[in-house]
Amino acid sequence: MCGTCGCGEDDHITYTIPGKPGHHHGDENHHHVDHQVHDHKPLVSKEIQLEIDVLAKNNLKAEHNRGYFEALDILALNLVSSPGSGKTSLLEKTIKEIKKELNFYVIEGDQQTSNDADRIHKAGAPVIQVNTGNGCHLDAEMVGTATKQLKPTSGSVLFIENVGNLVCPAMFDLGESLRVVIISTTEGDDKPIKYPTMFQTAQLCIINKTDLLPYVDFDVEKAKGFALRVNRKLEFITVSVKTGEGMDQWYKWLKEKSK
Ligand SMILES: Nc1nc2c(ncn2[C@@H]2O[C@H](COP(=O)(O)OP(=O)(O)O)[C@@H](O)[C@H]2O)c(=O)[nH]1
Ligand SMILES: [Mg+2]
Repeated sequence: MCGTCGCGEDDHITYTIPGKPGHHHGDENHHHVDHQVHDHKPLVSKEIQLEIDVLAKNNLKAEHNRGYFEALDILALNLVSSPGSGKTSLLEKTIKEIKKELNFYVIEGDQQTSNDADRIHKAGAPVIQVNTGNGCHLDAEMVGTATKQLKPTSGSVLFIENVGNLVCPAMFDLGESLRVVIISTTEGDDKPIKYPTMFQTAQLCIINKTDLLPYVDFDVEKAKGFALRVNRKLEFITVSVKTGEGMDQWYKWLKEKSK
């Protein structure tokens, strides 16, 4: 267990670059959490201490990543959402449509498979897949290791597609420049108040799958209202990756942020 969200320890993290033979195992990068607490504090107190330790260690590494990104003028975007909201589809389309204007690199996070990295590779951007095993989020150490292998160039945009989960990724700073939360119209418009931390810690909220609005009970204005209740500074872009509606606004945002 990672001690913070109860997900699996990082014994089985792998790093895969599509198109390159062999896997890169992250064994040397294992961060080990000492579960043997030898004092006699009550269990709750031990759990809180472990959580503080894990997050403090992560924050330190996140600052290290942030310094690296800033030094190279890299716009690092942490994309968070529940599984299936359309993160990879958004990235595929973005890469295909504006890769001549911006230099994209992608870190893909999933528990298993390199499916998403294969999709991004086909779309035409350098990509590395991080498989987290039982882990339900990326952490700063994984992003640091993946970045070293990916070697994004100065002035580029680094997309970090986090593991699909609206809870745990919110707690882990990856050293990103900005956090983008994606919600799709099939998920229900009350998600921002059910999972507030994710919306509190993001700067941009993309509402995807607007093409499905006629068929689902999702009120865009209601969803925005709920999100603004937890984060009054949150920006919104509504898109349909499928039809391309709203994508220009996303591209405009990307270009502005990467100036
Ligand atoms: N109708 C519709 N489906 C979409 C849209 N964007 C993505 N999808 C579909 O949603 C599913 C999950 O997309 P994916 O990009 O893998 O989501 P991820 O898990 O967040 O990376 C796929 O079947 C996509 O084709 C959209 O704008 N409209
Ligand atoms: Mg994906």
